[in-house]
Amino acid sequence: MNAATVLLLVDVQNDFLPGGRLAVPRGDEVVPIANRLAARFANVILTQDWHPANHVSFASHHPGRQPFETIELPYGRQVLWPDHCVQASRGAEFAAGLDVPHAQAVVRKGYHAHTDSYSALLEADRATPTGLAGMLRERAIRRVYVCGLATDFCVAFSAIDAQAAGFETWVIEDACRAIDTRGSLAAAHRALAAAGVRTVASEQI
Ligand code: VGL
Ligand code: ZN
Repeated sequence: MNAATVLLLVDVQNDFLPGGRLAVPRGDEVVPIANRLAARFANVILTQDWHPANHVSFASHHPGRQPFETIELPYGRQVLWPDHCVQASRGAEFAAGLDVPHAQAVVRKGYHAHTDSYSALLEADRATPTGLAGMLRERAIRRVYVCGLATDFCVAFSAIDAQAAGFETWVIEDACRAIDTRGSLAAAHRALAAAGVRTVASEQI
């Protein structure tokens, strides 16, 4: 893929794989697909969910609450998760099978204790940028392909924000896997379509 195109590979981390603390069903299946895809892109950027141990998205931080319940925070509704992707933990490391040595940047997100960030561009307060949009603009990137984990959270929010930031954005559907809690996958598909994000299969790239 040309210099104006980037592959954004979202959160392919141990905690999102089978056996991890927030395992995405069949999440491991994206690893070989992502490896094959990435080899065809000159520009690859990785994202890494990277939470402090006391993160507001952890159910353990809210006495009496269970994972997958939702609560209202100052910025809106927040799903509560099992502790996951704690900074510098094994679970936060990239999947051992991920083979993307030419990745140019790692965008960490979710590192503010009081704010989650599914999106690689804008935190959940919808006000704090991660800096990724600026980096892409400065490098004259025009098209963004997104894949990884999980379809209905970090992939969808990143794709919607990339499209809104002015990049022609595509989700590579077979290179993602979903958590699908309480209708989240159907909601994500509706939101992606409404945002004008395009979808494609990896064989078509
Ligand atoms: C994610 C839930 C919590 C994701 C990250 O990568 O989709 N989901 N943190
Ligand atoms: Zn997270």
